[in-house]
Amino acid sequence: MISVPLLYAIVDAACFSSTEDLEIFAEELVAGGCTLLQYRNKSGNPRVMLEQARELKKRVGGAVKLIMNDRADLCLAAEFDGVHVGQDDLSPESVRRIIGPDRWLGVSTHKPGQLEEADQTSADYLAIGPVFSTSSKNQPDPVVGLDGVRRARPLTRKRLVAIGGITRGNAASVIEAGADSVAVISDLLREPRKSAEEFFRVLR
Ligand code: TZP
Ligand code: MG
Repeated sequence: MISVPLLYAIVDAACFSSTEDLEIFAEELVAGGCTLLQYRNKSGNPRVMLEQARELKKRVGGAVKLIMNDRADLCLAAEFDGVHVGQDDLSPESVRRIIGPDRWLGVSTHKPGQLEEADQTSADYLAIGPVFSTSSKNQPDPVVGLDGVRRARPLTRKRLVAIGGITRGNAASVIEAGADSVAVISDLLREPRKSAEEFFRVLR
């Protein structure tokens, strides 16, 4: 069983105007105590993704686990520690065959049926969300609320990561509802080091 930190920080390339800015952001997250980062880039440009991922790996790879969103091929190419896939990406078992037994595999779910299905795979952790409304994702699934987290909890023994609209103000309630970890984009953006520290403070 993997051990996920309480805060799972997502570095979304769409939020930065340069790779340098993105790297500084990641370094600040590490300085704030983050040990698990996901690199997310929905632009669809695999060359840019690989270049940024390699830079991230160079810059913070010694200090954190790095998870590649969507793409098993880029996870391997950038020597990341895992992959996170959604309902429309390669299936968990296809990704597992690519990344091997040791890298982490996470799967996004948005309703109980998806969670039960993903629970039967070799995924290491399951994500549930969006818990609250979010503007960081295009066409998000319906909000599941804290009740969605409560309902998800008994459906799997895998680590459960909650995502979507989670802030320093509501994170404790999400963990209380049964999540092992909260995944966050926007509430880290403005002051990453301070925000990460505050997340850890409220979640302790
Ligand atoms: N999947 C479900 S909600 C979401 C993703 C990628 C976005 C989370 O971002 P934020 O800004 O923390 O709501
Ligand atoms: Mg995806």
